[in-house]
Amino acid sequence: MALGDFLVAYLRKIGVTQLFGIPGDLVLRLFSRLGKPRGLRIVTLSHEPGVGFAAEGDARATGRNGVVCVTYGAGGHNMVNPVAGSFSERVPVLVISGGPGEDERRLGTLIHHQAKAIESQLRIYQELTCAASVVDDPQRAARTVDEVVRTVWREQRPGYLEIHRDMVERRIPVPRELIDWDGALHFSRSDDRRVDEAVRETTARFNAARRPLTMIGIETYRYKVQPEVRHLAERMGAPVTTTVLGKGAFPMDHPLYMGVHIGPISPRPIVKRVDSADLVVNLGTLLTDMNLGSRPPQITRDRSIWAVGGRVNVSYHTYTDVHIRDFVRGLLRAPLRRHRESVRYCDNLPPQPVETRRALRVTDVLHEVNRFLRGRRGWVVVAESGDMLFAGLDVRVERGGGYLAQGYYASMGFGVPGALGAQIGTGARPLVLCGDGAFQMTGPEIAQAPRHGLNPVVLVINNGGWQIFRPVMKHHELLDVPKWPYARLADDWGGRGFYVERVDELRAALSEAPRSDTFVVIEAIVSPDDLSPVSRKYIEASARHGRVVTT
Ligand SMILES: Cc1ncc(C[n+]2csc(CCOP(=O)(O)OP(=O)(O)O)c2C)c(N)n1
Ligand SMILES: [Mg+2]
Repeated sequence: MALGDFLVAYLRKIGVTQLFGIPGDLVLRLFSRLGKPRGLRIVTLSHEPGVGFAAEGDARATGRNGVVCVTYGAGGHNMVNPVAGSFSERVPVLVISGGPGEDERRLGTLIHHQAKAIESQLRIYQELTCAASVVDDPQRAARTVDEVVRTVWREQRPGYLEIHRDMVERRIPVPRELIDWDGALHFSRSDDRRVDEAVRETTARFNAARRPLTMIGIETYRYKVQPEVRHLAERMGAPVTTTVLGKGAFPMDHPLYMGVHIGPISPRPIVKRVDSADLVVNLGTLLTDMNLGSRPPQITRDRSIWAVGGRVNVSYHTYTDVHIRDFVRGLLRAPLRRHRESVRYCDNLPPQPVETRRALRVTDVLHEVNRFLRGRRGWVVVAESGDMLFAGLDVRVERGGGYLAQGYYASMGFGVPGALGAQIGTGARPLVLCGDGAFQMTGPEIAQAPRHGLNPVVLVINNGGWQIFRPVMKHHELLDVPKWPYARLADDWGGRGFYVERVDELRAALSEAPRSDTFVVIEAIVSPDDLSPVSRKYIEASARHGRVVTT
């Protein structure tokens, strides 16, 4: 069959129903093949970064593969940042790029959109993906596609396929086993003997511990083992915290949930509880500066179990080929002794004054968002980088609602397009927490929402600039962004805009927003020197750290 048709059939077989993209002449044929009747739904946005973030939002929210299709060069290069973020945060996104045909390459001239060499884009994506190939051999084309997609799924990281425009209609053989295959993708298998031994040693350590604690990270979510992790946490009975990136991987309204751990700047009860733990069972937590509060992992190694990246460390023993799913399932079968402790959820929010006819503060925004979410089903909160990334740690989503944020790579721009992708993928309605600076990067993609039948609620926190840096920056004018009429723009773009300055106005706007069929932008004015409690702690600690390193 034609390579283009094979690609459609393959993607449909693995459960892909939509892809995100922007066309260009070097990808037009592929674009039309992918989007033909009975093909895939193609969701176009305005700018490739938006396309990349939307696919990432779709993949994060659904737990399935996200797919993008862009043109070569100007398109592919324009999507580097979102794909880099997906690599860092382990999001399976398949990038499909067009490219110049053989004839034009033989001309011996430079080809439009080319950077250094025709292969440059492939080489760039080799750095940002777990598998990258140019599909240029018709005999091997089907296998190449299959290998890249399987690797993407196994590693939960982006992959790259470059299909030059003269290949789209080329007829390719499809191996029998791909025709017979049921389309199920699989994760890596563990070595059973190593799983058994890691589980035995972990059980012994856990049963001997007097103050154990469970820390949940992003891998439990990516490898779809959260239901088992919840049962395991209940069997163990130890308090549960999540990392910043892992927020949402464990239900925020579970009685064992304490909140988010972000090293020494966590809420005081969490710092005390983690520091006094004689055993920390880390399930799927990446070793990042953010998760460890810029301390080296060695400081806790002798009192920790760490399952991540296909291995388990039980203090100084390392078991390779033990993947998180098998480890968790093994522990569920083990004779664990139930720990008993009463656990209290904690955040960083001071109590909210009762008076509501007063100027908004960031903590009011968070209290109002929590009030809005209380008891509601079917919402997904998306926190954008900037103050809202840290502010979002104090948001509590209940009843199985989702929470998405780039908690480690932390690129601005994910929020609005990520929310569009999440809503397309799951149908859940997004509530986006977004700074004015970040909104000016990718927020205008919200104008695409009505075309695609989407209606996120975007809370734009307007503090007049990139104010997360204000406490540590002398020259405040370097942080200014121009004033945009955010609420009015929403009205002009076919949505509904609200402009709020006071607590009661925000409360009223939030209670009105769900009634809107179209998207909503609530522009919330806060003072330039107001920040969420966690940002203030983080930015000051980070500046101190910077000084130590540079002097
Ligand atoms: C793509 C990208 N560029 C730059 C940064 C560095 N950065 C982090 S937060 C921030 C400012 C955020 O401003 P805004 O969205 O208005 O949020 P605020 O902190 O003011 O609430 C910047 C520039 C980044 N994280 N990502
Ligand atoms: Mg701002």
